[in-house]
Amino acid sequence: MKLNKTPYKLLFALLLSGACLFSFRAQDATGIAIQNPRCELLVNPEGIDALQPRLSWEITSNVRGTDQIAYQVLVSSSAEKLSDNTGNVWDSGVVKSDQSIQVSYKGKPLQSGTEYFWKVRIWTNKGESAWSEVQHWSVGLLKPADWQAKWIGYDHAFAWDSVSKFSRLSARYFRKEFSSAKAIKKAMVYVSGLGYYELYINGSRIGDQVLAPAPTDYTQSVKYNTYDVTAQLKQGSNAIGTILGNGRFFTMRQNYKPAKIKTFGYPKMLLQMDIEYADGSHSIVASDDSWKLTGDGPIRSNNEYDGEEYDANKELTGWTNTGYNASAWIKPEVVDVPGGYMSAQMNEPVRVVETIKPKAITKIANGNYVIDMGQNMAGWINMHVKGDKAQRVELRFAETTKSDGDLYVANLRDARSTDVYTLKGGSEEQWHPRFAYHGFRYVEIVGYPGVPKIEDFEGQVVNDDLQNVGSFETSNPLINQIYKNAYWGIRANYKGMPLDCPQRNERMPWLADHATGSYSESFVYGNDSFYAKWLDDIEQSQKPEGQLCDVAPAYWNYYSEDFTWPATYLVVADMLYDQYGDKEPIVKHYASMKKWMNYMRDKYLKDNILTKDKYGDWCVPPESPELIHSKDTLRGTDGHLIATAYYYRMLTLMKRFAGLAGKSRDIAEYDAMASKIKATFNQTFFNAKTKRYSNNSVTSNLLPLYFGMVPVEDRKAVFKNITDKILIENKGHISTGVIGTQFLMRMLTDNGRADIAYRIASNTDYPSWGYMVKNGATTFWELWNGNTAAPQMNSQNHVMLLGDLLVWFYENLAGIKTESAQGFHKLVMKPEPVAGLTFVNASYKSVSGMVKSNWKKEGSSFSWEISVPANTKALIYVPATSAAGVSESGKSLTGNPDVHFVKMEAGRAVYRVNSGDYSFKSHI
Ligand code: RAM
Repeated sequence: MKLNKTPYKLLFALLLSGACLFSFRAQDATGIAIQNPRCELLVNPEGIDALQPRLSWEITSNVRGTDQIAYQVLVSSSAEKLSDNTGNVWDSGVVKSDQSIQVSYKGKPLQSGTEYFWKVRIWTNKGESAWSEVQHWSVGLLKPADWQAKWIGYDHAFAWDSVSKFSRLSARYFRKEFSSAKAIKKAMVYVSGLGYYELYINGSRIGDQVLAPAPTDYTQSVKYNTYDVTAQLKQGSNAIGTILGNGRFFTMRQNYKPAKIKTFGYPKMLLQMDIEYADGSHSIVASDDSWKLTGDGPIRSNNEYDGEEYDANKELTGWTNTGYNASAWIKPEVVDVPGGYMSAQMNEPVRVVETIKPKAITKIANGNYVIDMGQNMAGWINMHVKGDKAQRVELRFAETTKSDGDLYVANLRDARSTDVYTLKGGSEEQWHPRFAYHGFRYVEIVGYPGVPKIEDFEGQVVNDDLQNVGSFETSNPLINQIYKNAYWGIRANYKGMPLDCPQRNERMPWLADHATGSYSESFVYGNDSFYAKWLDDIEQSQKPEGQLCDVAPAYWNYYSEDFTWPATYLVVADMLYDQYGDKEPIVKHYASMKKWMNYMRDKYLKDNILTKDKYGDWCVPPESPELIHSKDTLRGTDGHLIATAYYYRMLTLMKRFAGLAGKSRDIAEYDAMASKIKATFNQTFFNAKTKRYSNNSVTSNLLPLYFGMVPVEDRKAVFKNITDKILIENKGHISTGVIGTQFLMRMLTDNGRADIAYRIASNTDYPSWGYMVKNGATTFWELWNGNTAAPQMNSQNHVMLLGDLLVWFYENLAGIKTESAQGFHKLVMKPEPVAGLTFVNASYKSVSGMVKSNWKKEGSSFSWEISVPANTKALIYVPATSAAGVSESGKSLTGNPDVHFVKMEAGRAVYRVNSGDYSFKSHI
């Protein structure tokens, strides 16, 4: 049975898909009919290296208070077997449980290269569901011995290549013909091509992913992809072709700073095809030295930083079909294995996720044309062009322009960011690069034949194809634009790993840039598999003694032994637990996290103060426009204060993790260390008279306050120092950098001053997010003064200054929040109807289902519509002067079986509600 819509959709090994097409039978004794069941498909690829996949499903119901009380899962070796409701691989039986996410498979041992089919049904307190649609997963090649293929490549440059600081290495093309005598039942391909590959069979491109596979430290881990290619193979002769790009494997700056930059060698590939014939027999086609190779194709050069050069006159017409004359091709070498552990890529692939039209095209003084995409984006241009043979068109990319309209490229450093296309001539040609992407809004077109028109160019947006899970809109257009900028900035920096920026000669997965950021991002994109993969990257960067790299995968040799950047390891695992209810990453990484904590303790904890910090509160708003880093000691924060507060915070996480990982014996030790550190921290940095920490910067005070280190009796005073600093000294402006900004908005709100948080968020003068918007930003800047600062470190598309802003948008402004560690099985909905906003409409597709919160203020009346997903419960806080004035769907709440009054608290009526849709009204 084929479930794939596209004929050669990428199959993850162990792809798990939850299904939720439930048509409820109205069986409840109360006679409530359940109508219009909503159907959504939840795709949850997980559990790769554990041979215990986890299954998730989503429940929809139009009846309030629907709770799952039991489930049954069936897994079979074929879809047909499932149709008579037998699970010949696993029948869970009826399991009494409300669990609907991450249900562990407990059937027979799973076999390499095998496909499995499954379905689920549930019982609820309101009735029973029908069986879900059948879903499937396929298991990859689990053991090294399953691979018969050999790594092949060519460990030399070709005559036309150059290997230097700006290496130019042509793409490598591989092909193989083979014949299959018998009728084919099924064929699967397992392939990895490093840095990047494209795969073709009998003239068809296989899969729609680009920049595959996901980048890793290839000496530690190598990802492969799996495709069902049954539809592309035929009985008789067949041809396979692959193209290899350089990606992060053959790094361009390999001779430049070898101590700093890792390179892995020349591109190489591994491919294995398993063909199952109609008669039940199998055969394998595998990469080896019987293949053919050339580097003399159209892609003359490719790398992520400098761009791609394509000469259409060099096209190898027909090379992916049978019968191609490859006599000029050479035999590939069987090369060394890259070294890393082979595993199927479980994070979503990178794809062209959207195509956008340019907004304008303008002729500039030098006679060239510049197109404006209207949006800073990451991807490439798909160009249409007609002209003479050998005509050369250059596309130069930049984020901004100078005042004369020319490109501003100083902030790209030495990344050349230029694609070159040489025409073959004749009819219209169409082209985009395959192995290079750019971060850009503007493109200068050099040498285009005739007058270029807008219709000749399309921007293709390239990033990990994560589900868009959130929507957020308010009555303030500035806040909406800030949200839109975040949406574009986050996606631009997803390239199989979270990057710092997509444009300059860096594009590195710096850890702190996505610490609390990963949590903010999780409200916009379903990023659980993406970040689970990143935790593996971080773990693989660990040295035997325990150090973690500041970038992971560790493409740069940056083991600064800073504390705050690597702490992201723990912060992201914690996020996955809270947002997705997934404790597996914590269990998996606990030992490595502990090793790192111990390493830092043993080397740098001196008398309970952590004495190592490299970056400080990175990128606080500087005092003068051209500065990158502030020189004013009152703006920054003492590195020892930051590191020690962070160490304390990480101990609290380790304490939590120890419980989850079954290491509760460690808890006492973490506790003891935490209390010693807290005491010394306060003795060292706290001035009991002024109630200030250190130099009284906002970050100095907020870290201990938010982390729970301030003595209870001093909390109010410390908070007042923060609000005085913001309101009086900074006139309502932000003064934090990458560290403080991760907690600022929640810290203000938790202490009752959401109004100050809103003021910070709605500013349009320096420094503020709104200042960026006002100055034309369509993403986020690296620096608060990104329109005036020196170019060396002035990306227009960094996400690190986002901090907890989007967490605050969703959890506080909209009031959509999971109860700790619940993965939205239990919610806390507490909106902040701040002065200045008249409405907020938000939705979030959580792992437990769709949550909605739309509120509106009209005079003193407050209305609030919410959706609490089936099988979940919420504690809700309705802004109200009194509970008596609160109604739901036009009726008083007395006797409402699904809404239970708890208490009045600080201007809110608090209720426990069952799942369902509600419409509240109150007086405020
Ligand atoms: C910059 C990066 C990144 C930051 C590091 C410390 O070069 O762009 O954003 O984390 O420095």
